[in-house]
Amino acid sequence: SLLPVRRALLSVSDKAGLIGLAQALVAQGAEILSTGGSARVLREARLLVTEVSDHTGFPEILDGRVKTLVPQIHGGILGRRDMPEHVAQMETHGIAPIDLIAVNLYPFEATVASGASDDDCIENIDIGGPALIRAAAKNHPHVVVLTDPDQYGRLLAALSEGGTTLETRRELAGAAYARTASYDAAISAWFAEKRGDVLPERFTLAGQRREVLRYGENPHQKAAFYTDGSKRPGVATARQIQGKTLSYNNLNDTDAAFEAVAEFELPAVVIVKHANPCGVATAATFVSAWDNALRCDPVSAFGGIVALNGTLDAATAAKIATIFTEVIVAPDATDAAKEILARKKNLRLLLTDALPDPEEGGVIVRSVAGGFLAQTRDNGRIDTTHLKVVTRRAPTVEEMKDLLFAFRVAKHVKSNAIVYAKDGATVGIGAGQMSRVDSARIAASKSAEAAAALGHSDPLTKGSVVASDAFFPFADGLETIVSAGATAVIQPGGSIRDDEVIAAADAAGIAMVFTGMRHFRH
Ligand code: 93A
Repeated sequence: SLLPVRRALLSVSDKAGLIGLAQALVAQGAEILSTGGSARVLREARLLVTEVSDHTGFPEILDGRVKTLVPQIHGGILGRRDMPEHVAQMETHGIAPIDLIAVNLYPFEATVASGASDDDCIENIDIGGPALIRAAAKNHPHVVVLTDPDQYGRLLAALSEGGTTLETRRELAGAAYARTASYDAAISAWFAEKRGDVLPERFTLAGQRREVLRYGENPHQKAAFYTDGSKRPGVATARQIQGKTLSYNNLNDTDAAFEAVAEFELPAVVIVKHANPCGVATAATFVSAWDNALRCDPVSAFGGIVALNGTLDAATAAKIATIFTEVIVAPDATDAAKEILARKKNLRLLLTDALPDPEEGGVIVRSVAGGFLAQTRDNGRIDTTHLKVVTRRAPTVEEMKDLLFAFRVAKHVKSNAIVYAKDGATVGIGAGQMSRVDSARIAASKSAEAAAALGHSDPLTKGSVVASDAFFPFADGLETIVSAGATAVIQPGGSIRDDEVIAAADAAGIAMVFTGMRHFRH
């Protein structure tokens, strides 16, 4: 049966849509109760409204900390209309039933995000609001609960048809508890962060569904994209300028590409396929970076995701557009570049305005059967001061630049990662193999194929340097890279056979440095 609204309580921090909601409620004959700020907005719109304090005969006290936390309000929400004892008690105590509440909470999350003082954050912990929401949601057989201006349109539609259905109220009740849960999760996370406890004993993942995706990693899987309110530039904050909607895999790959490209200071291009880079380059211009990134593995680049760490210009856009590309992500793009891409209707262009900070902290999670694993982000970054030369020969200045570049790339390649690089560009990437020597071989043979396709007589790995995301357990991996023509190696070190590996490097006359830092990525 449809439930009309005789009395509604409107108490909102976000006043969006408030007047329209109240007008519709008044039009169908409802009395409006409201708290201080909300009541003011409604009166200014010439709506008849009763202040909660007038309704209850009890003033708002303690700077508004106690506004609606009174029996007349909570009794009016919680009383069961289908139980004579409840109805009688409400009459005895002069409690009028409230059939609808619209409450959105003090903006705690936004206050924290704005960098406000601790006192401000705490003052923005809403107590009365969640109490109202939880009470109304509990009594949803008789009460409607609205917690977000996005829900008002749906209510107005229901009212025009005589009232809400139980099914609608149930759904709104579920959404209401999700909101109070995520609100408390944000508060608890803030307390944990304040005491420097990044992995607290109770960890609640809270997200807002931004989009239901067409499917997950595969068409038979359901999927949705949730945002957690963090401001890290990337897939969640990007503006989509053009192109089809993004798929689950697109979002995942775009994230991988953009996190990788943010590692570099010079203009950089990263091409990603299946969450692994298949070409990375830094150069004086984006056009050169694109050419060099593409050269690494032009076959895999087909249908890839392209990330830039600066403004996409027309020349680069024109070149990228000649290859089937799923997504381009960059902080910005020139108007000329946008115009060129506009001709490619399906190609998605995402602009983020900024780059993520590779050294930022934060926690990342992944599910396992029965729970999830949480760890701090891999924000480790190696510079020359961390390096230890372990071979007789030290790297040349040029080799050193490429070694650091290659190691930064390796951080973003699935283990076992082997990255060959030369002149600021990858020339061979071996990813996700179960044995390191296989990664080394695959990268070299793919590179040889790419060189042959370009008509080069020498493999691109000749005279390159190599980064390994973790130590070489045996000398065989190192021997593979030596035979591919590499002249210098960067790796964490730390194997019990380091001596054998160093001896093999010295025997081949190559330079090797240890980073002391591993970059596994699984
Ligand atoms: O300070 S409170 O925790 N105490 C209350 O009794 C109370 N009742 C409603 N916060 C309370 N509210 C919140 O006030 C609502 O959740 C809403 O966010 C806000 C609306 O206040 P105003 O109408 O004065 O702008």
